[in-house]
Amino acid sequence: MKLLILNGPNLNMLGIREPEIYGNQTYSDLCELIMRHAAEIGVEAEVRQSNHEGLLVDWIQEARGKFDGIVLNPAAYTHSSVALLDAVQAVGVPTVEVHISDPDRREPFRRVSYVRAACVACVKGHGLAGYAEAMDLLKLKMENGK
Ligand code: CA2
Repeated sequence: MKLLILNGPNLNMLGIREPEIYGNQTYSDLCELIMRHAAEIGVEAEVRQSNHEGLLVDWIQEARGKFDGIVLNPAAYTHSSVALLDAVQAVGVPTVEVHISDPDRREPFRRVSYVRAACVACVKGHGLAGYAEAMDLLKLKMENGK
């Protein structure tokens, strides 16, 4: 069972700025948390981050036939990208949308998520722990064969 964890623009800045919104932990802490959780639940995981929309599209396409699930934090592209929505829809790999903060409780422009329509679930506002929750959801889904 192999999960692809994708992070969008500026998430590599975690822990450097805006700790009141995103906490004090760094992107490297996030990668460690994900890899540790993967080992705990017995799945393989690969974590990637890009500031470029097209590269995220390429990585989503790459998941087809290679990964069993995607955990996707599209960051700002959540609120703008039809390309990411189309990619998730096209590959048909179960995808969980994750947000560290709860975008629905922030500025109005963050209340729209384009990718959500193609995702099997959304975990938001649970900090970095939300990534582990998303991984659990995908594992459960795969075990139940749904
Ligand atoms: O809460 C989330 O995970 C978001 O996806 C984060 C995005 C934001 O645009 C979404 O509305 C919600 C922003 C990621 C930028 O992360 C930073 C972290 C530290 C310092 C600056 C930016």
